[in-house]
Amino acid sequence: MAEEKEKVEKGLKLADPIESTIDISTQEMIARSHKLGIETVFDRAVNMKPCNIGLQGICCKNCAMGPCRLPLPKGGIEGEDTRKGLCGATANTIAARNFARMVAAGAAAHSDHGRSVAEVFMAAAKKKTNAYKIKDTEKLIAVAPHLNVATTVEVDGKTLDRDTDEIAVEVAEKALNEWGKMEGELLYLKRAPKPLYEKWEKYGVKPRNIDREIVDIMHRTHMGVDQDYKNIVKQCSRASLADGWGGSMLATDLQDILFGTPSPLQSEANLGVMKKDHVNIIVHGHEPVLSEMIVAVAQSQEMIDYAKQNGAAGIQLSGICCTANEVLQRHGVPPAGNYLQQELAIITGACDAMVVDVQCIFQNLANVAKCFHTKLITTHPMAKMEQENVVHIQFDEHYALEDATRIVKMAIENFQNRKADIMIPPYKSPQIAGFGVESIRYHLGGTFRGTYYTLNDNIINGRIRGIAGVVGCNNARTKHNEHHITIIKELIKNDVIVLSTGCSAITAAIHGLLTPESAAVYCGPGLAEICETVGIPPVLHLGSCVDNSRILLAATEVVKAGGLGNDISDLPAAGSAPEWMSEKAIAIGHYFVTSGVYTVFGGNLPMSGAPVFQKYLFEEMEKMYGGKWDVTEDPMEHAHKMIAHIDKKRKELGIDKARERVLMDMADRQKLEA
Ligand code: SF4
Ligand code: MSK
Repeated sequence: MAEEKEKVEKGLKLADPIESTIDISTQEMIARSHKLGIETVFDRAVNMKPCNIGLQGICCKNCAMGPCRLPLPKGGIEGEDTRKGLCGATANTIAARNFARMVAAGAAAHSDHGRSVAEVFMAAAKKKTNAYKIKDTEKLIAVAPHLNVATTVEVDGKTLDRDTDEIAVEVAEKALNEWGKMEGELLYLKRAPKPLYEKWEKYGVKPRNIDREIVDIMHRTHMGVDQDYKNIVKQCSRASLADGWGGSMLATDLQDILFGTPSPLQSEANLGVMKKDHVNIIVHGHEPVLSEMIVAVAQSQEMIDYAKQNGAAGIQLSGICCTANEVLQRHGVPPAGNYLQQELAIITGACDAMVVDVQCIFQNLANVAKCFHTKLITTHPMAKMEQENVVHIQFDEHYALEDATRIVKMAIENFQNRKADIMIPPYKSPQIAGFGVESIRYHLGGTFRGTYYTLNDNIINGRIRGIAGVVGCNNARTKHNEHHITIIKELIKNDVIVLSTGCSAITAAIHGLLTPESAAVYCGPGLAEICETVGIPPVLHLGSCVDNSRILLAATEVVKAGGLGNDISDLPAAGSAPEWMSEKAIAIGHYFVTSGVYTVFGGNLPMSGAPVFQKYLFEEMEKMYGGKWDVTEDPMEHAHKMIAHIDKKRKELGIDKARERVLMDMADRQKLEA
């Protein structure tokens, strides 16, 4: 702690809590961190400015003749763009290669997560582990045909159901094969609307297997390989589709089958979910395989009794980032915060163990944990930390319960070691989370339960103006949570229903937008009416980052239900990542675009230094796939760009008049009421 105090005393600036976040609990915890002399991401963000050349995406360090930097001349480029790296690489090539490497890293992260789940799934299917069992056989049967696995068998001219254990093993084999098969294409591509599949075929971007498309990017962006930005983008499309319609979608499906398909449940969100008199265990990262076991163990009577023997009133489990979303959507475990709150959860002084797996984990957690009694436990062979105070307990699916028990016991035994004052900000919000393709079908099914027709009807008649997918991270370069909330509120005020995942969904929960009651406060009249009638929030929590695949499939269901065109690109829908920071967000953005979605990113996209390449993503891609990229720093403009696109699509579908009539009906009704 003295070390941290010294740093602050050395003249480093401190973040202004009010300027850093719109969330009061975060403001209070930043103030506490200053009082204790502990540096957080908020302070580092005010002390380190981003590199201007990196921001523009035109720094190349792909070989040792560089790094070559190609800043845009002041006043832009007149005439021919003569900027070149030592090898002659143009700004377009450099920016496209940098973009492609982000797609590769993002797709790799999601897809490797999917692979880990598939391996555990295989162990469960073959009954090589006692900890995991196939939980949702209904979903297993639904998914199997998409992997060309038969669910029935012909015996003596009769069609009989196949044994589910047999189906599970074959699903596991077919799924794992998707990462490295030698020929063919990804099997899930055929789940997309036919016109979209045909576009992928026409433009030659159907992924062959998941791993290959990522390796392909790393090869072609090596020094001296692909020097045509359009061809590089083509490979970005292939690799991102291998993520969205491959690795991520398989992760979602296999997790649902293994751990249960989520259905709406009640929970809470924000740092206030931690309890002073309980053992607080926080799970953080992305993969749910271990956290599922931690939930099971922490809820066992044996562990609760053990916690009591150690002086605690019980065990409070909570989460950060997408591991939080995973255990929230299936068990109602509350998120303690989103990405930028991870250090703050430890600074409460009440975190007895933070258990991390992969992705989005600050290395500085170890420095913060050092100031407290918190056990920081890494669990993944791929994600260790160099700091000595970090404990590594490597997770092995064959001994999953034993590993989880060791971790929970360690947290319990650590309860008595608390050394600082505890300060848990007393703020938390109620939320309904855990929607999915299946539950949207049920909840918005109206009179004819179990269909998407009623949702489509309400879009056609204009009560719902359109659908927005608002997803992604927080970013310390943007006021924490502000852009998510400004954009989401503006969308729902304009009758656009929001589907949310990742840290964006946690943010919406923290700010009270995941309750059905919020509809009456924030929504336009059409959306408010729907939410009130069916009892849903105007923002539907669809899970973690890999669960963006649920948004793709929900959009596909809307197309299939009819009346709104033939393809995802025909829908009055748009995508958004207001405060993105992760390479995964770029992979997601690109598979949204390649699936026909107009997608707006907040903050900065590192490509402004290569205007021709940027124009290709922002304008030309739409001619092929119907989706395109966009960026803006202004959250209101961000929301209105999405709404304008939704209105453009309504007009193209000829349903813009319907909405005008609905609004007239409303006004008329109000007049009558007056
Ligand atoms: Fe420079 Fe070309 Fe090497 Fe990149 S690949 S660092 S542009 S010489
Ligand atoms: S956790 S990728 S900060 S959403 Fe999925 Fe949040 Fe972004 Fe990580």
